[in-house]
Amino acid sequence: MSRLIVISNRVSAPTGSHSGAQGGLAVALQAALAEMGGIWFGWSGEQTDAFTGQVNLHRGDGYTTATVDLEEQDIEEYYNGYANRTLWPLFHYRIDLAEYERGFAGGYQRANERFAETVRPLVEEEDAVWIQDYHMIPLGQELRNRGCANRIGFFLHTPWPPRRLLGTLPEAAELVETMFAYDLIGFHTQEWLESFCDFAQRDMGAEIEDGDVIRYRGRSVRVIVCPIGIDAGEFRTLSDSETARDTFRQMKLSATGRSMIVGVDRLDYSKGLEERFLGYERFLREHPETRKEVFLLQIAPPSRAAVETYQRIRNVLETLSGRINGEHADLDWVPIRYVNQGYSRDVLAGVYRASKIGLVTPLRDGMNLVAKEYVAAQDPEDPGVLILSRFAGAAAQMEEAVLVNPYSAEEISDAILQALRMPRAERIRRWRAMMDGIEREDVLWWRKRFTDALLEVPLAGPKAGAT
Ligand code: GDG
Repeated sequence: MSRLIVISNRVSAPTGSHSGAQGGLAVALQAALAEMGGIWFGWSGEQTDAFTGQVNLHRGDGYTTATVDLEEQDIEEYYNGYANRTLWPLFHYRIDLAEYERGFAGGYQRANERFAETVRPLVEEEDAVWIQDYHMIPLGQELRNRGCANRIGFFLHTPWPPRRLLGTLPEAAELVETMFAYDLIGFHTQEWLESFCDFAQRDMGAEIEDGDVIRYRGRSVRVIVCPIGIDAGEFRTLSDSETARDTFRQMKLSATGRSMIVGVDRLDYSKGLEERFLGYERFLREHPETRKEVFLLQIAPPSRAAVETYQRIRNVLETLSGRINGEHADLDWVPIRYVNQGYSRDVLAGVYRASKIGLVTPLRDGMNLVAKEYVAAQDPEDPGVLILSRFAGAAAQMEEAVLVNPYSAEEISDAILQALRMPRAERIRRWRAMMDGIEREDVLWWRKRFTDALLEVPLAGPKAGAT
């Protein structure tokens, strides 16, 4: 039987059980690794003076983690540079924020070569290799260059941008060409998959065979839509935990009879937080009679603080929340509680459940797991309403949410009013439909769909020895 080699920028250590402290993705990949045995490889998060390629190995219950330290220049050019200043904004349609620097591209390539060099000796003949996300697009090609003829799959957690946007990246075609080293590429939605095929076909002259196989210069790759889910069972357990119940009670008490609207997002410009605050402000202005019935709790733990655009969005939100509170607050009411810190998952579950509205309005998002977690944490007898951006991958699966254009303050304002006024029967009907989907296509379904498709690829196929 094949072992699984998971490769991602960061790695989660084996815990032996479902710990409330980690995300659904970590849990899913750990479950796959525990079942198939194998290794999870990535950057340690640590800096070293000079790259040595020495692997830090930790053997856990079901699998081993293997990490490598990077030197300062790699971290600057690969992680803070190409991954988070170039690809992340570009993949979220923000070419106005994307920085195209040859130094970043070179550092990204070098770091991926270093990852390949380090992980290659750990890969055995029958292993299946599964590479995660935009940090590591060329890694499959680098493994092939080192004689790796294994099955290699790639999953992209972000959107894939439309061809006209991707075309602004100076080395777009070279980057996409490396992806033909993979046997399988997975995307969250049909839309991201089509954008990928569109670029390959129209800008590079690739050909589509049998609908889901793309052929380019004698090499071919299969593409699939494989939307990630959450561990719905784990989330139900979390919502029933003592901490979640305590948090629920505490939130209800502090809401003093008002309805809570909740947002939970990494502090990232792609999450549409500025536009969300403006939409909420519009609601306050347009509905003076209802405005004091609600307040917005926005939890936004800081992320990628070394990147300037993230410092900027933080400043913008501090100013905006201050202005809105300054303008609208009263002796007994503050319209926005803006919190810049993270909470444990059981606390989050209690917060979700205590909220009448989940406000999830990214400008662009590969999937968005918060939307699914919010729904999974609701009380089936009296569920809250999910307001969801049309531009999140999750919208393709969650049509029963109140879908909005996150750029439109008017639509956000209307949706808040609609959600506040929504009859219980309608809330239950919408919630049930979304919950069925969340339970059916959960995170285990996701990883099984991907690994099953990867294992279907014949070993020693046309990729073997390809350069
Ligand atoms: C990328 C893609 C795609 C948030 N605040 C806290 C906290 N969180 C957790 C949430 C959720 C996770 O972080 C965020 O996941 P999202 O999917 O919403 O967004 P990204 O981080 O941007 O993830 C995204 C995802 O990959 C998977 O493919 O859906 O589109 O961008 O689980 O609950 N967790 C804790 N405390 C917090 O304060 N413990």
